[in-house]
Amino acid sequence: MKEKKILETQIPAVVPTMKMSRRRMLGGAAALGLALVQDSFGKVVQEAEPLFDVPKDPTKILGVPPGTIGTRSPFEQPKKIPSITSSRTPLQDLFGTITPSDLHFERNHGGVPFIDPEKYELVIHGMVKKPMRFTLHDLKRFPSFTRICFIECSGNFRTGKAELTPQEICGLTSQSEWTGVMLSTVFREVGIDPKATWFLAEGNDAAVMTRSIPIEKAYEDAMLVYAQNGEALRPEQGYPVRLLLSGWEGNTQIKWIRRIELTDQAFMTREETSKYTENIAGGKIRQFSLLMDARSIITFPSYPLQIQRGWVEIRGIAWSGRGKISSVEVSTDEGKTWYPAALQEPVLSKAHTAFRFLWQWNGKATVIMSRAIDETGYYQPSYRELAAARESKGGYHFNPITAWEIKSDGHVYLVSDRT
Ligand SMILES: Nc1nc2c(c(=O)[nH]1)N[C@H]1C(S)=C(S)[C@@H](COP(=O)(O)O)O[C@H]1N2
Ligand SMILES: [Mo]
Repeated sequence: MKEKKILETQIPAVVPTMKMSRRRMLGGAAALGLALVQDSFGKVVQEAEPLFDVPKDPTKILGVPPGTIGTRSPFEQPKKIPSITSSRTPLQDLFGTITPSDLHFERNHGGVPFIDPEKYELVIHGMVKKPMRFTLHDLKRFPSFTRICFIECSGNFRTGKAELTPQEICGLTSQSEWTGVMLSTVFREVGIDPKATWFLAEGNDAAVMTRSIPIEKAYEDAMLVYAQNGEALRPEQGYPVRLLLSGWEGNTQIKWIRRIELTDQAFMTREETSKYTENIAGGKIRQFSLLMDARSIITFPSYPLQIQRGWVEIRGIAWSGRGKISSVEVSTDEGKTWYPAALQEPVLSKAHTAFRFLWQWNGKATVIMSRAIDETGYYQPSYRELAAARESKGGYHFNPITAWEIKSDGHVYLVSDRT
């Protein structure tokens, strides 16, 4: 007991009080390479100061003892970009494909509710043999299942200026390893009326968010998840339980889920009539556009980096709600020629997939871009194709090829409408 107290007071005393000038930070961090370049985003650098007083020789002073919780190196300060209703994942600061839980994007219609897991209940009723209530404990008694997949908001698109980072353009997508129970398992318990074709999912937040879901998804792969990346769900992601509909638009994946009602028709809730519909050509509107189409983005190099002539490993992520990514093609001459990028194994279904393409930059101004192709043969569309098909330049489900202009001095800028 005594020892624990000493440790806890020691850690903050050693860690956050140390200071360092900006010059020393840049010098000291030089060994971090890429991380240093990324740290030079105006905002991030300012927030990273003041930094630690780094010892000249770490072998000459005793290090910080283990704590009750891990920390992130103060040299690494990736941040979400929050607004009142959402926050965006810093895609350009991440490696691999799992989003650290504290950097998962957020989209909340009525804020994050505070829910006591001991009082949590999920009610399932409507066209069922036996309406039932499940506590969190009940849900955890069912056979568990784990999968990796992304969640993406259907409004994940931003354009309008050259000074946009991957995070700002499409940071409303994140990936986790999720654990919970298959919805079909729980449905077997209540006994679904064979005439039921839809179910309503309702959240326990101030928005009481509701969506109607076709029942096929429950039998295909829907889950009620209570864990994310090895620990309980984060409150921001729906603690204690959320609906996970892999590959479908984020807004259907009801967080803090408290009620499921089985029916034989869609409910036509506010979210599916006044919202979450999009224009298509001919003055028509698409409703229940549930699948997320294939998309990719080059996260390195990207705004606001400046690259050097010579070898550049172009890196990015690609994903599709329809299944696996089958290939990613990269162009370094503004879309005239395309080459296949290498995909990082394992390539999982409905999951962010990392790609890379080794390129020798000759120092001439050019435009680089990537396009994703999924196992159903779907090709990520160009901006012009999409704008023509939708008769609009944005909105929900807008997943155009993203292009980066490399100026002759190596500076990188977004050119959204040049594809
Ligand atoms: N109960 C509830 N569920 C919700 C929402 C909400 O506001 N309330 N937002 C939805 C939207 S629009 C998206 S994109 C995803 C975002 O999930 P995340 O915040 O875990 O990233 O949750 C969905 N589920
Ligand atoms: Mo969303």
